[in-house]
Amino acid sequence: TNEEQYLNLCQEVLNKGAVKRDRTGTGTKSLFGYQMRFDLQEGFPLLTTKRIPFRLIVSELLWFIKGDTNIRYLLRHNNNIWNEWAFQSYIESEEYDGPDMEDFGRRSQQDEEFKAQYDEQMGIFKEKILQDDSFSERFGDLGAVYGKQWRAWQTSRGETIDQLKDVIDNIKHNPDSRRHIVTSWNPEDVPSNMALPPCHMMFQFYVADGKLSCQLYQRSADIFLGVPFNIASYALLTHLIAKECQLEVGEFVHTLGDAHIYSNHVEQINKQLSREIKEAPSLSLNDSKESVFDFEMEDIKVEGYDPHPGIKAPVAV
Ligand code: DHF
Ligand code: TMP
Repeated sequence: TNEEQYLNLCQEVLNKGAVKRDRTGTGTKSLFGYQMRFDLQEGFPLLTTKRIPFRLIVSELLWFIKGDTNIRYLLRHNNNIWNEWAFQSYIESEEYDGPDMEDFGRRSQQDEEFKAQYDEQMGIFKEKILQDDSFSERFGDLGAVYGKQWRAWQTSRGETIDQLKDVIDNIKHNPDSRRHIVTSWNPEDVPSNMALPPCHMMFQFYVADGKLSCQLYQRSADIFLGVPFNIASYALLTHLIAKECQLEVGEFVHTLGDAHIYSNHVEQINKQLSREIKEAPSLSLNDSKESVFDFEMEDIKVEGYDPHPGIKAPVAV
């Protein structure tokens, strides 16, 4: 089944992964090059062995689709998954004059007193992003991340390319094309123009037998926290585009580069691996919406989702 493939990935990395240090200083076990195939006809691939907050996946994807790169939209939808990376550039700026927040990710896991300080500063930061337009413009923006590259890739001639719109048009008019590609990896922007270089960086669509499939190349994969979101997000995107193009859904093929389990997620993963897979939910889309670009939060629901409880884990910043 679909979910087994995710659990097999976890097991394989635990069994065979190379011990590797990483940018965040956390430490990982990792494998290089791995592929999973999710049959989207089998149900919607939202994990059932731990609860995944689906509304966070929907608001993040709608944010990409709008071409937005500012966390203000996410915060308005109570979505906090990108806060740390905006906060990081704020504390590195001249304007920040609070207590020292260097290495806040690691320190807030180790030091209770520091964590209280961090939570306070993060609270203030979020409030300012929501309330203060100029502050939000300066510090809420993550830079040239997914939304920018998908909808307004900057060309050398000073024009922009709407890769997402173009790929949808091409799927409609030339379904057999082998060039249905959207890429977020813009080498000009990667070194300095964004909070975090894109992890899910290239995807391709494929049409056969009236079905739309999608393959994603993800260069770096946080198996416990990021990957369950990434699977659901691209499965949802495939459904939205298939609907607009009047196609059925086929497969989501997920190809991983550095597939890693952080050392402070091992206990959590073992707990998850001990659980029984439950029936996959199904996706329900508002029938009266056609274009991918018209969908709002309330148009997208999962039905029959009855997962095991969520499992908390710290995110490596
Ligand atoms: N950095 C790292 N180290 N791993 C990531 O997965 C990651 N993902 C990013 C940005 N940077 C990252 C964007 N996506 C969570 C999930 C996805 C995500 C960021 C964070 C996360 O923390 N999920 C928690 C609960 C989130 C919540 O309820 O607010 C989870 O338990 O799934
Ligand atoms: P890196 O840039 O050093 O590879 O760090 C990025 C980390 O974020 C890495 O653990 C992978 C993880 N990640 C995902 O797994 N999925 C995502 O969607 C994002 C944005 C990040």
